Amino acid sequence: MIDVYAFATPNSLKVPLALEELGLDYKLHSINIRKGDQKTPDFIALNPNAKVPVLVDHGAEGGPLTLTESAAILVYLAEKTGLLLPS
Ligand SMILES: N[C@@H](CCC(=O)N[C@@H](CS)C(=O)NCC(=O)O)C(=O)O
Repeated sequence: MIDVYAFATPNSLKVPLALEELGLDYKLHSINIRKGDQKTPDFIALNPNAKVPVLVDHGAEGGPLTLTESAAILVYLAEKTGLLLPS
């Protein structure tokens, strides 16, 4: 299972858009950055940089993997599936 922590921002939306395009199951968690959800201890434990998006892949090789930075997440998903990027 993949968890995505995001808000209605362009950087956030890239991640569920890619997941939909790739046909991967995921659970979306709303982090309301206007209300400061990104500064809660639970979220800081996921991303000390206090920014969305964050992706946690519980089925990654070697155990759960937490990723931040939308571009890094997109490359990870492309490499995981072998889709969207040339080999
Ligand atoms: N380079 C990062 C930028 C992440 C970023 O700036 N996220 C913003 C929303 S688009 C955020 O979480 N802002 C909350 C804050 O700075 O407190 C990426 O592409 O993921």
